[in-house]
Amino acid sequence: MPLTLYAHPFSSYCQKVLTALWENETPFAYRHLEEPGAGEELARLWPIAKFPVLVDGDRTVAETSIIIEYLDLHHPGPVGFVPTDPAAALEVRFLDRFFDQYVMNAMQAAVAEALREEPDRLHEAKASAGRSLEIAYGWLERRLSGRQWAAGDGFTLADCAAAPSLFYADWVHPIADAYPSLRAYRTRLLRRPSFARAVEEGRPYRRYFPLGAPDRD
Ligand SMILES: N[C@@H](CCC(=O)N[C@@H](CS)C(=O)NCC(=O)O)C(=O)O
Repeated sequence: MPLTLYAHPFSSYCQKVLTALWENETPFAYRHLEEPGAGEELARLWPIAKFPVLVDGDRTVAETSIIIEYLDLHHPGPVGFVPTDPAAALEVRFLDRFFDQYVMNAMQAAVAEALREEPDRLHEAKASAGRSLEIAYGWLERRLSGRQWAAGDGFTLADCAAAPSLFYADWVHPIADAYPSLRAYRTRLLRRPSFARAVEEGRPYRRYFPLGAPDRD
């Protein structure tokens, strides 16, 4: 039975998993969340109703980091997303957590406020996201220096998390010239074919970005 992914092309967490699937050319059926009934199916499968969700036969797999580790275990391809060496795996998992918690979620907090359409709160939310992202960018600049990918030479789970989080975070709070390693890393991610495809497939939905998508990338 093929894998099915419940996803939306403009969603940052969906792009994280799509990048992993396309990286290894893993076959799957795409259940687009704008298709009739898809949202209801998702809520039945996973009452938390956050997306993406992967279905593999009678197994439902949620949470992007777990989905990617699940793919590594049960549907492996040429790219292994978590190294077999435990110490190397720890660095990958740590960076995955860092990108989700301190970049993706900071970016999403400002986006969520923008969707509420309350100008005063939006100003504070953007300022707060900016402060958090500035700290994250500074830390990443030092951590990524000299590395091609987040955890070293190989493309991993951490890069799947980094790609959409840095992509959208830069729209909310641009990565300044003071962070050349981080800016170069974001450019490398945008050139990686698996993530470039995710960006292309999300492009028709840019009008959904409540802070206004910039005319670049
Ligand atoms: N920790 C979750 C986060 C997933 C998430 O927040 N997805 C967003 C879409 S990018 C979502 O479901 N938003 C709708 C909602 O929160 O109700 C994961 O890694 O899968």
